[in-house]
Amino acid sequence: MEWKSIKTFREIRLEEAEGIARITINRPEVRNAFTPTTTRELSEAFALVRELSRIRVVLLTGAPTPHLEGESREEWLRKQAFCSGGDMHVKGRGGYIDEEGTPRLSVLDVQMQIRRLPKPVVAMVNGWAIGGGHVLHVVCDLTIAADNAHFGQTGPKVGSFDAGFGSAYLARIVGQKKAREIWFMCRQYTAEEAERMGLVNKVVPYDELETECVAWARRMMELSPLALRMIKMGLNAELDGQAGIQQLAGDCTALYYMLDEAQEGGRAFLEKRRPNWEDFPLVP
Ligand code: 1HA
Repeated sequence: MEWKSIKTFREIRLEEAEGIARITINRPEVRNAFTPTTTRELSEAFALVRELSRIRVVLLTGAPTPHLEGESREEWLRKQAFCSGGDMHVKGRGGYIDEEGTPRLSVLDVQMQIRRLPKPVVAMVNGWAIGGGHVLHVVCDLTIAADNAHFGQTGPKVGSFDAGFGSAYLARIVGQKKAREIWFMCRQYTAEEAERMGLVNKVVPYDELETECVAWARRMMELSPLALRMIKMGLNAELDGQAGIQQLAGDCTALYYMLDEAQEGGRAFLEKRRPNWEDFPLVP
């Protein structure tokens, strides 16, 4: 894949190739932990890929660390991270402190953007998916993991918790008992264990991770984009209450506006006449 940059950011990368966007958290020195700057940039990137109709699938991943001299492949693999959650260096009272001194929990907005993006988002988990980084992969539509990846929550160990999607949606994926174990025990799980829990769609060798994700993206791009969008929103709606129904209903309205029947209503109003619905019989 020849990835081309769409826009330059400080703490993430946003690239595209062949209709696929790749968003990379680029702070490998801290296992790709996020600051308020990272999450602001992630929000901007997800807003941008939403607008770009040529983008059909989004991959979310973490940047690799450089190879150090004398470092074995095993040592290097053990360091790789998808995302290790909020950056503990800027965690303060009320949230993660931004450059103006304001505490923020803005990763929650990124989670919502991923859930609402009308295109599939694939978490390309290249290593640690921990804390808020674990929640990020949970809210993605699909997760493909490299065999060096580890999954887990740390919140109750480090003075945090995510009782939103990070717990409630997690329980819908792995079941109540397992979700409680993940949070109450704060253990780490291998990629194979995560796959057995249904938390991961597929595990592949590290070197095959991107090829595998691109293959899944290409497969989805052979299918009807609108059908995938409606399925995603239907699956979300079942869990998201009225906010989910609002999203699904909005998509139905957009579809309705594409029909002659909806056009007739608007035209009749502007032409100051009664609308003629006779040409639009209801099918059983
Ligand atoms: O819970 C929430 C939220 C809840 C509601 C609403 C919003 C939320 C937003 C965020 C979060 C959270 O994410 S809370 C959880 C925060 N994250 C963590 O507790 C994970 C901390 N990291 C680790 O447990 C480990 O680093 C690791 C299992 C991911 C990797 O271990 P490893 O390979 O042994 O590396 P380690 O030596 O620990 O770390 C390498 C370097 O990266 C260290 O820096 P150095 O000593 O080389 O200077 C380490 O400090 C840094 N680092 C790793 N993770 C973080 C980090 N620095 C800041 N923040 C991190 N999260």
